Amino acid sequence: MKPFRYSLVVGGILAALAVNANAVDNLAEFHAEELGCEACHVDNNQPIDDNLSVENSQCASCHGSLAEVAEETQRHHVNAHDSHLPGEPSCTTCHMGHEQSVTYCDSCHSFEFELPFGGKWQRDEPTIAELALEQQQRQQVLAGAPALSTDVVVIGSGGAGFSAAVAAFDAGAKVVLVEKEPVIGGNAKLAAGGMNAAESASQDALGIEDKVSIMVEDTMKGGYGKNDPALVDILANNSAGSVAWLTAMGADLKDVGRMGGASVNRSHRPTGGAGVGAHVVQVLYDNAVTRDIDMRLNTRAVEILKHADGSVRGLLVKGAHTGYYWIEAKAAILATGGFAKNNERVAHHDPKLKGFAATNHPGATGDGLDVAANAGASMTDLEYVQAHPTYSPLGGVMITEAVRGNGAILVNRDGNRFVNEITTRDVAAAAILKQKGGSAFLVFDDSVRKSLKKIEGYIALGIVSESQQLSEIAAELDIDAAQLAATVKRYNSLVEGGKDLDFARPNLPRALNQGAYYALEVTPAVHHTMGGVTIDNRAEVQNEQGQTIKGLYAAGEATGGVHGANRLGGNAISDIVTFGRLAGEQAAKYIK
Ligand code: FAD
Ligand code: MEZ
Repeated sequence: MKPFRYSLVVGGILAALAVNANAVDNLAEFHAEELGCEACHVDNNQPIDDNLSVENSQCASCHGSLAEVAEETQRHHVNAHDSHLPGEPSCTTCHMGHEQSVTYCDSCHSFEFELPFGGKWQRDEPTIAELALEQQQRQQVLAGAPALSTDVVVIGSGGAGFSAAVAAFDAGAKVVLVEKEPVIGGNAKLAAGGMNAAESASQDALGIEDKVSIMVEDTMKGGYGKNDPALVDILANNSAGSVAWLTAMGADLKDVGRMGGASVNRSHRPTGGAGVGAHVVQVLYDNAVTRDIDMRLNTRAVEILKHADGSVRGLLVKGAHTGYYWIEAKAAILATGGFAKNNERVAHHDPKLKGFAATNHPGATGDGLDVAANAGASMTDLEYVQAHPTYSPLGGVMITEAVRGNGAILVNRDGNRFVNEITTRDVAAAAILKQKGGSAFLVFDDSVRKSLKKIEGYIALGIVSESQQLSEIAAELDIDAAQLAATVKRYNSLVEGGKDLDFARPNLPRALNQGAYYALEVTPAVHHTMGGVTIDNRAEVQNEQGQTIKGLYAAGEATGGVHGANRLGGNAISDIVTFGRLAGEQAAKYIK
């Protein structure tokens, strides 16, 4: 290896490429030509792990850390090196060696950054069936010694996986965590609006009166009574404890706002209303690093291995660079999330969502459910798939419900309100789809903007129309201007009167009359899959006969039963932290 250092801004890279563009096809060839393979790899010219630790540290040793590169590329409107991804996103997430480079952000957005040797974002992920080895190859891999032995292997680096990993470690277990993506955080890192909890210290500090029993009622009502009541009890009873657990590890969950279907303000998020998910994942990741938990990215779980008596023996994985190997483990925790990004699977369970966009990260394909099913797990509530009402087709991002919770209204092209903005998602989404064009507009003012940091991100994306005059916004978005003005006036008078006589919206936080106005188009997109692996109240996975699969636990969006037919906003982060902790603690107890 030859670590050396020079400053290389994007312009410099592109200039260098212009010279060599005809000669080479990818970054690896570009580097090898000047510096040899050892510029990136150690002696045998192969990655030694799937995190590409050596290769990424080589990138940083020449080009600077991600923070330094972000500093140099500040002039861009949206800075690719200063993203909201938690953890320590590695250079090779986007800058591939031997294949075309792709901007990982484009899995949701479409920035089309100019990337050296760049190609278009596309994903053709193999299914678990396609990844299954022929019997003979499988036996060969399993006949060899395991690559490592551990007490607990956690599958998935979202909030459920990290909570489980940290909790299992703190309960005395040795833990390995595997993640198929090149970045951590799954859907959890995208969570925007908040984490629900009742009777929390943050609510107390703000004088909000709430009860665990009301959270139970709201959750059961939101789920149309299809929820497993025992799991809902666990969710609500442990929600404040989960906020306290995260807070003790360094989280800030002091801001408390309203989400659809909640009777009171119980959605916890960082001060000022920043996105909850990236913060929570960062805190959990930092705590996993402090505990020296072995985290393996680009590593896909393929099969849960079992002993002859049916108990867990370990996990067969496929490393993107190192290939198939097996991990010996006494227990496994499935925290692989949902399948909203896999439209084929979504449409199979809910045909009316065929062809819809999704709010999710690219790994939300549901392959974890296949891994679990192959291990004999039974499934609950797979037919319940949720659309989020407010997805921006222009930005490819979900617009958090907190924008409505903090005061925005929804209007149609005729300039009229048409629904209680903070009703449950299924109702709001159905109402939007009935409007002309199948979409609607979120309208708010400066006071709403100031109440929620998350809004700054939408403005930075360039997807929000802004003007001092409502009429200008109406003209830009083709909304009936006179009616829009009348609607906002009427809404403000309802706020003053303290009661929404038109749509029975239960909270009217503020009139829309301060500073500039803002509006953006929104339409429903597939957001959450309520169903998944069946678990009991110890987070143990059940088989078709209702027996536990010994040593197999599951938590988070990969499971079914907590949310019934429709999840309430803010209940997923609560779910993944509480059930992740539970799964981790129970797995640690089991291995003893
Ligand atoms: P994830 O966070 O999705 O993590 C699962 C991980 O497992 C992923 O990283 C995935 O790549 C990995 N994985 C999958 N299969 C395999 C495999 N075979 N091998 C290895 N790894 C695998 N909920 C709220 O309560 N409040 C909010 O404000 C909120 N906002 C949201 C905003 C957006 C845009 C989205 C998409 C969701 C939001 N949600 C919110 C929902 C919530 O974020 C998710 O339900 C929750 O984070 C799921 O957490 P999880 O740990 O179960 O799964
Ligand atoms: O729980 C969610 O999915 C949520 C609160 C999303 C959001 O609108 O912020």
